[in-house]
Amino acid sequence: MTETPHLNDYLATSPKNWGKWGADDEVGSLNYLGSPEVLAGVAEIRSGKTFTLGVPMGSPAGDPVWPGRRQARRVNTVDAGLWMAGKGFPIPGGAQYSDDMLVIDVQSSSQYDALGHAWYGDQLYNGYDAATTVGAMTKANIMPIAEKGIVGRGVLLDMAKYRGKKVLDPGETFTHEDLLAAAAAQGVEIRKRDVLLVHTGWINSYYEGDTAKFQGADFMEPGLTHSQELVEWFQEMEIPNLVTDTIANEVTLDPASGLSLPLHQALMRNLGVVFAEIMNLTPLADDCASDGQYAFLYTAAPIKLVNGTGAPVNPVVVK
Ligand code: UVW
Repeated sequence: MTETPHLNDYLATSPKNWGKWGADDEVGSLNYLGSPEVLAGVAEIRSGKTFTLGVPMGSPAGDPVWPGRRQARRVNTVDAGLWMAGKGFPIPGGAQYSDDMLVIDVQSSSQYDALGHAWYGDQLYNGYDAATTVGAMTKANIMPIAEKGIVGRGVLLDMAKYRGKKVLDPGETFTHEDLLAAAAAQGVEIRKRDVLLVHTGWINSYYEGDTAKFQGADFMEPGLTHSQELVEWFQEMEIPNLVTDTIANEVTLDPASGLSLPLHQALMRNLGVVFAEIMNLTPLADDCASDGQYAFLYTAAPIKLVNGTGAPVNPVVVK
């Protein structure tokens, strides 16, 4: 069996956008999104139908999370029980209220990843030192992405439908050429600077009761698989944002190299392509299949979590 290469060697010739938008840039390929891209998204609005893409967070029955990460936990801190027990705060006029708090691994629900979320060779996106993540991520954290927001023309690529399936199989891979073929089959054009939404059916299958494949040693998501050509295609197409209905936006273990999540490195770290993960794209995909409209206005902004490695989000699509 051949040895798994180190990312330093494997991605030695992979393109980088470091310095392209200045030495202190922290939003990477989101720089491609400006007013013309917003208007290109607005131009796709036909009916005013809206879709929210976030998944439920903190469901008592459990949420789909990457093995080892904790479920989001919501806890009541104030509710009617306090007043029933005679311990409620006296409020002039007799008003009462409820509060709760949320404990969350920020990557354990629908989220945007900061560009510093994954790295190799001791350097993050734009060459920032990996030591800037210690204690709190001070460079390439989620805040600049949250400040900017993501608005543009979105295109849904339905890989599940293209393969004639409801859900792709565990570990099933696809390439940028498959994305292009799916787009052609759907009759939609992928344009430069589009936000790409890739539907695999994976996350929605969790809510349909197929939870076993999200747990244990066999955990293996389907997804895009690395090649230099794919990375160059993302670069040439100036793709700002990759959004999927999987936990990590790419196949869990790259079959060609044996590497885990190399696209986090080649796209996120090196090109500054922003990742949005754990979306439920199935209702949107079903609607696109029924009205034939696969392009729309995509809007999202993660919460402004100071020094966050990522942050929760509930994107809105307008058709
Ligand atoms: C990992 O880093 C494992 O994945 P994600 O991008 O989903 O946080």
